[in-house]
Amino acid sequence: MEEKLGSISQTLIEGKADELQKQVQEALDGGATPEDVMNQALVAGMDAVGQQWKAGDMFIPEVIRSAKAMSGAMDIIRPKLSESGGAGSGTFVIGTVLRDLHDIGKDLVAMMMEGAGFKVVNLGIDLDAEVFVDAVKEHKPDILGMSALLTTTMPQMGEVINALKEAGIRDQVKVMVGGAPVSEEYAEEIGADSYAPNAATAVDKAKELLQA
Ligand code: B1M
Repeated sequence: MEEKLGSISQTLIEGKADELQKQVQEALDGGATPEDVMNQALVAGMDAVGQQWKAGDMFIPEVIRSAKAMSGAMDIIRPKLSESGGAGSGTFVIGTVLRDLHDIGKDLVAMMMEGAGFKVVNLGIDLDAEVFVDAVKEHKPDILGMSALLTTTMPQMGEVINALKEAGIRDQVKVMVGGAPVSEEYAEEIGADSYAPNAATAVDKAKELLQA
């Protein structure tokens, strides 16, 4: 199975969308859990894409091709994760902050939350503070999640928290933040309630927040 998961990572790095969907389906049919396929094959593959891009071994069109292939693979995994999840958790609203277009990690967090039984409202990307505030008013979530992948967009998460305060609803929702450049210290600095370094930890942290 390890070999199969490694081969899925490689197909993702090569951005072969149809082949990737086929391999993911075969792995699931062969008994791999959706969590293993996601964490050991897909997330690992995207990590490698990031490293190769950083090293100058991959260029933006190739990165986009991998990102699109990833999205197609996630379409297959998503319903499986929901099936294996428990029911009856809270409501989780999530989005990527203003001027930030990265959505793969955010969508993984959303999928894992769904898998854990949360009702998830995925707002999308490039969202200004008002959209988050309106979503909290409308959906009354237990937790508001924000994702930022750029050091230039991280401060926007603090802006959203300030906007929640200005709207008088900061105490009605717990705020969780994450994304590659975000840290525990940064989360504390901007007044978030929780930080998670990856999608699996995000689920654990969300459950802790519900009990707090
Ligand atoms: Co972008 N990009 N990108 N990019 N991109 C990064 C983030 C970068 C680190 C690459 C690099 O230089 N090494 C760099 C940021 C540098 C910085 O700010 N420090 C960067 C840059 C510079 C840019 C552009 C500015 C490039 C340019 O145009 N010159 C541009 C900005 C566009 C914009 O947003 N305005 C840009 C564009 C793009 C693409 C469009 C090509 C594409 C995005 C496609 C898409 O998302 N649909 C892209 C990609 C794919 C990446 C990398 C390669 C991969 C990101 C990814 O999907 N990782 C990335 C390099 C890298 O991270 N290694 C990079 C896989 C994903 C599973 O991980 O998103 O970290 P991640 O999510 C994790 C955790 O962070 C966490 O859980 C997830 C799952 O475990 N998490 C949370 C995320 N959100 C969370 C929320 C939570 C909790 C946990 O609670 C709510």
